[in-house]
Amino acid sequence: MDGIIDLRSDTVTTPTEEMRRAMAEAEVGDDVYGEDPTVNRLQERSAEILGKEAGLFVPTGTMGNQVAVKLHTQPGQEVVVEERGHIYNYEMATMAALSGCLARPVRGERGLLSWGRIEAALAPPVYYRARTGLIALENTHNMAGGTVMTAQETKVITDQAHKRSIPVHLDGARIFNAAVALNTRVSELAGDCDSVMFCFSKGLSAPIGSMLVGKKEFIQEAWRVRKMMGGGMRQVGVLAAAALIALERMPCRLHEDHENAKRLARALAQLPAFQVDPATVETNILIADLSGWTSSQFLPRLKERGVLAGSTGPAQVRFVTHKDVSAADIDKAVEIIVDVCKGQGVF
Ligand code: TLP
Repeated sequence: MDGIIDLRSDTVTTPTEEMRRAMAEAEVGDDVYGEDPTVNRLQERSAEILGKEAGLFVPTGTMGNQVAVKLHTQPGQEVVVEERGHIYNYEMATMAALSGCLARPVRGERGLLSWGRIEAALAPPVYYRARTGLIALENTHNMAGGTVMTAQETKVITDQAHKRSIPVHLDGARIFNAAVALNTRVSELAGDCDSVMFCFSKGLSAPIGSMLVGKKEFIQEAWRVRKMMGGGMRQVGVLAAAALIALERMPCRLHEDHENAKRLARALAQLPAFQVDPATVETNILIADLSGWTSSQFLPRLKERGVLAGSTGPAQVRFVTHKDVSAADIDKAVEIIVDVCKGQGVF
């Protein structure tokens, strides 16, 4: 959309010219037969980069997460998850609907679960309590404001969970943002997690697609569950071709998005209409509390002026930076936000 500064999500990113060319030229085959060479290449390369044995291309992050839940758990078990986690709040109770599991939400500091908090939420070993079938982590944590979890923090959890034979799934939709923020490799952050899902379709800017990685046998089973969920795709190399470029070329520019999110946070922190601490902005997501007005008052006025953001609560908004928003766009958005504040009398 020309002239619009769209800060609703990094999912709105459009494919690069290089992605479009690669899509047009992609070598393809029927992936339900495992015969799409571009998909096979993407899966192998993804597994290699994440430090896992194998990968499975899935249409969405939601499907990747839910295939993992289904495979790790039995009906009647609990999934320990941070209370603002995507897998719990934004995936339509699929863990209940398709896997027969109950979420056991736990509050984490800045969205990050520690072993102490997880342990307190594990079912005690009495026969009438549902067993914990899975621990689900999220890095970066979207609704906690793009916060990052270090490899060491993740390792404490996987070590303790594995001692109790509980698998750990990582929703790493934005794991490349986390790696950039921590100046580490995604394979370090994936650590000993039994499965990891990450997205090509967010900051990495591919038009569609996510990847589930894990052990060979796990991924073999994931093929079946993906098909069961309607995710068996055919000549999908056209999409994998864009995802390959996302994987190889786009992580190195994510730091720009992080700088822009900080730039926005610093500007909003100056305005009485917002409560923002720029020090808490670690990646490309800024969640701001509003003072003296509501998101339903703020967002439509902002939209009228060509700036889009999302609501994450009655007095809370989310701004997400990405490839299609420049530093100059951020400055322009700030000017517009200041104007909107003045118009509303909250400046
Ligand atoms: N996140 C979207 C919305 O659904 C909220 C966004 O705009 O941020 N895990 C995480 C951490 C996510 O942020 C998302 C999407 C998903 C999974 C699901 O990915 P898709 O949309 O591909 O199913």
